[in-house]
Amino acid sequence: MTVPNTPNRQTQDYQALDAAHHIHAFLDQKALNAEGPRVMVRGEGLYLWDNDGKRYLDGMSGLWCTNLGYGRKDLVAAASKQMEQLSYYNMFFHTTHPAVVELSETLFSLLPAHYSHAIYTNSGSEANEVLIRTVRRYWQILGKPEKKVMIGRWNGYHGSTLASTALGGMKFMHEMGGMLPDIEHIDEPYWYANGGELTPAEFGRRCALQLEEKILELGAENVAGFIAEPFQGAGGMIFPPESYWPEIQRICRQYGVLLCADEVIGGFGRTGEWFAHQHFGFQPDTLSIAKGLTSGYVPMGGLVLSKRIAETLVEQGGVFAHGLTYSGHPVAAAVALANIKALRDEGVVNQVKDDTGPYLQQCLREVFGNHPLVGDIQGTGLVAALQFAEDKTSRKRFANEGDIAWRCRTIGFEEGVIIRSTQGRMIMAPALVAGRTELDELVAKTKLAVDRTAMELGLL
Ligand code: PXG
Repeated sequence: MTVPNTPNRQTQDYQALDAAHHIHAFLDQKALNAEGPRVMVRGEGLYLWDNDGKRYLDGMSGLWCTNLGYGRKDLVAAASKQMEQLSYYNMFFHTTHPAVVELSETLFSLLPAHYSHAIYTNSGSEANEVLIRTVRRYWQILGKPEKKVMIGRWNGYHGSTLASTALGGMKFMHEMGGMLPDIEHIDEPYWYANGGELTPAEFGRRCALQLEEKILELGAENVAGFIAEPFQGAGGMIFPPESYWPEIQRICRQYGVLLCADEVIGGFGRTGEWFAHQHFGFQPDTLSIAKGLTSGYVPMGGLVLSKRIAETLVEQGGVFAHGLTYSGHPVAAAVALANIKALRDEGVVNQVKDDTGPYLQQCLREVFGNHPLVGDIQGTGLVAALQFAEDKTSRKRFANEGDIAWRCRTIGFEEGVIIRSTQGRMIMAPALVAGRTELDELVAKTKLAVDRTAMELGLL
């Protein structure tokens, strides 16, 4: 690997300008200004370099999005060619264009056959905004306009715009002006923390039954849909017990509630299947997509609809009163097309399923299975979480688990690996092109970070 190009400015200069002009995401700006943000200047494959030449193994695929890794010349070429040919046109004015048409042709060849239509957006948040309106529109067309309540989950994450914040279950986000009427929440299926004496299977069913109770409380005639991530990402990479999704699906079907999967993190190969709902074996009515759709090279998201919903909208719906200037943006579509073709044709998703996914999961269990700080290991494919625990037998978590995990994350940066902390969990989700050597490095550096954390706690 080469060292990055000589930067134009000193790191402090970037930091001063950054502090002068930015409010960063999900951080205390004053504290960040005092510390100064890291300035990233280059990416190649799974590696990033900061402005001082320090190299990091990116164990988080950026923000769960760089599925193909950084610096792919073919994606750059796809963007550049499209910019030269048709830099912009829209899907208003009775118009379409080859890039978006070909993207959809390929996307729907990879999706299960019961999906047929997409509404493209610029982000996952927007996909979930469109979801609410589309689902409500669907029920209006079917003569049930009172079916408009959406049910989400506490600690779910569906984005940072107003309605996607409300759909999500992050209370601290709701408190910042982020709640809306006709949105309700049920508990998350986080067995390690909340399962008590129940087995995972019993707890999974119990959590799912909360959906039934909520639907009965609200009246099924008022409930439009249930939205959830197949596994919770930002909420801590929480995998539900196996009993959960079959029961959720049964309840949704029984009460005529649309089942909406947020595949923004799980989509495009993360679990070794193309979409995470395929890993868990259920059949959603809609899929929200973003992130891995373009591997983060350009912003793009979308809402995928089942044939049943799309047919209703198309055949009986009349005018669909929604559109974004950049829906199906040609450059984003061209990049997305090149990206998903590469994921398919280079066998990336298959490799995650058959080789690198099982390899990472096995290594993590070998290395951390008996670690004094780690109580549980969850994950499949190239996504995993280590649950910190004070007492493994009773599943007692540290009172300050968030601080401990944050400390581990900070040590990770010092050791040159980017892993993420949420509550008392360390999360990793490397690019899907990671080979065994890079995964070995990820596990080894994560071990350094977890060991140093354990030493600071006097556990090692
Ligand atoms: N749904 C899910 C499941 C997500 O994870 C969104 C929707 C929103 O997508 P946009 O493109 O609008 O950001 C997301 C985003 C984290 C983290 O720290 C996760 C996300 C975003 C930022 C941080 O894990 N996910």
